[in-house]
Amino acid sequence: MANQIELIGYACGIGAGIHECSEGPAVLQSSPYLKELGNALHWNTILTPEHTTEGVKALKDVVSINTKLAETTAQLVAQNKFFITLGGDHTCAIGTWSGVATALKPLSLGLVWIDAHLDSHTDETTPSGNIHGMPLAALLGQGNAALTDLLSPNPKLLPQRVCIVGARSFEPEEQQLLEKLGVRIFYIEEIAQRGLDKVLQEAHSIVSDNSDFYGISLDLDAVDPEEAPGVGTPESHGLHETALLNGLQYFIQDPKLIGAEIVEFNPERDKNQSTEILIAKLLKKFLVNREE
Ligand SMILES: [Mn+2]
Repeated sequence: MANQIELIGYACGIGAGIHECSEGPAVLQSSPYLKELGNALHWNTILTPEHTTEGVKALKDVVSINTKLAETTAQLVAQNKFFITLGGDHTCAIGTWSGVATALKPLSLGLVWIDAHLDSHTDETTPSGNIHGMPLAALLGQGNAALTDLLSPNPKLLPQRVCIVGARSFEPEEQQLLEKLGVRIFYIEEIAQRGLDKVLQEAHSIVSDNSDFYGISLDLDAVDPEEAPGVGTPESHGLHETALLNGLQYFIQDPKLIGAEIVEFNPERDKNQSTEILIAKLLKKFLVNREE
């Protein structure tokens, strides 16, 4: 298990209303930078939504593709296999972690959410209707029942086992919901003050101390668009690639890390393949450290 990663492609952009995000997995599957990593990467499956829908109308298709995704991650957890979901829009978090949480029961799951956004709208607060703005709320049991009850009816995550790193663009309703629940948010200002390394060290303690296993959900828009321009929704003044790669060490060396996601890759916006190369570097990081 330690020297292999099961890759799950999530070729879906309907949760973002950005079709190009669905092309990420195909680009990665033929990427020379991923091929360099050889047989250590095993493409388990690539999931595609049944219809091209948008906004709230995408709900049925998002639920259907995420049910398949949840069944896939649940199975990989049962087989003790390390996985990474490659997206695709961030709605995949609902499927990825619903599957893991359900398979782990009664053991607990924690999650580090690295993102420029909070992704914690409900269907009542969303300004855009796009479901990729809702996955973290759904995993915390908030919002539309079709999303919160995927695979099983209970909240998949408890607030004390979750933290967010890199937030810098959000609506007050999301912030209020998370603060009410007591989710620790490391905003970009705190990261600028303390440094990413210290923040990731503390984020690691929060998830590792409070849960039996945990995952990492990495939205590439957390990284500065100068370094990772190929994302669905770029936000300036982001994290630095090198600091992020270094800080991931705290998690990757920990046997409690059960899997990860790298999402919102939009190949159409990429420049000089820099985002594609960053994804390859991230995958290599997960591999190298797990082999040691
Ligand atoms: Mn996101």
